[in-house]
Amino acid sequence: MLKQKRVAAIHDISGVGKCSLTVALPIISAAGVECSVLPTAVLSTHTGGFTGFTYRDLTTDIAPIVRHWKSLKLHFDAIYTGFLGSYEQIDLVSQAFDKLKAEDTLIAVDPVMADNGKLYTIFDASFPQAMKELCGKADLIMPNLTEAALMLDEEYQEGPYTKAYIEELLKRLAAATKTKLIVLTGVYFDNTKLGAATYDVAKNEIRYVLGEKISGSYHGTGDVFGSALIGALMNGKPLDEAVRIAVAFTVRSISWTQKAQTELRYGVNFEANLPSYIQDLGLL
Ligand code: PXL
Repeated sequence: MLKQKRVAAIHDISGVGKCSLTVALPIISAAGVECSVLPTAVLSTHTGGFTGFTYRDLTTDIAPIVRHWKSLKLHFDAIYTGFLGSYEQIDLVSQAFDKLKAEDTLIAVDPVMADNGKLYTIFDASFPQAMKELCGKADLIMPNLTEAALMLDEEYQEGPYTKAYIEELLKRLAAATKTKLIVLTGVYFDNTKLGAATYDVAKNEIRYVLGEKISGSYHGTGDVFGSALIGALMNGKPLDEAVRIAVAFTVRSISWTQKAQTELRYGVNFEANLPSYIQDLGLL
């Protein structure tokens, strides 16, 4: 009997507007992987596109949860973090990595904080530098182009991009964070295709995985992509293939949602596409 993999997902839980833990838990579970959750905050909705949302901060629970998990001697095959609401949370999560990681634990950080050239309004201008520090502790980071530029303290460039720009950006990011693997999202060279660039620093290998480019910025797609990527990596898929599976799943989910004409802020119908994701993982 194969031992089941276990991932610790450290994100907020936003009740409505699919993102963070309401996305990570179902997708990672569908990949056959146990998803242990450490909720950093409970919100009524996410913060992008809604007003009047509630926000129950759980910062003071983080260290006790980590301590309890440590006392159980749990083994985590990956620790996957996304949206973190404050400098203090970044610091606590950084300590959680030290306490919970084993030699073979994949530390994956999605520096969720910005999109479309703009830092989310709840963060101040120094926040990207703190996220960059956290990325420095990761084996794998998955920023979008806005987050990459902010962490490098560079002006955000609008697409379409050139390969030269993307490759230089990846190299600057690798030098700044010392991360081994970078998956840069939101990469496009023309208006028909969009996807991710992967940079395996040790192999000095940059690859592109592009899918259909669908107009509209659907909320939570970064988390859908990141969760699907973690699920695929935990199933032993090499980085390129894992990114291909995650891009395909995200594009299918966006496409269904667009056909249903759902508002962008409610997130995408990834649920309908879980069977094909499981199939792509070779589990069906
Ligand atoms: O999907 C990113 C995300 C996660 N969690 C919260 C957010 C956002 C993006 O706005 O507000 C609470």
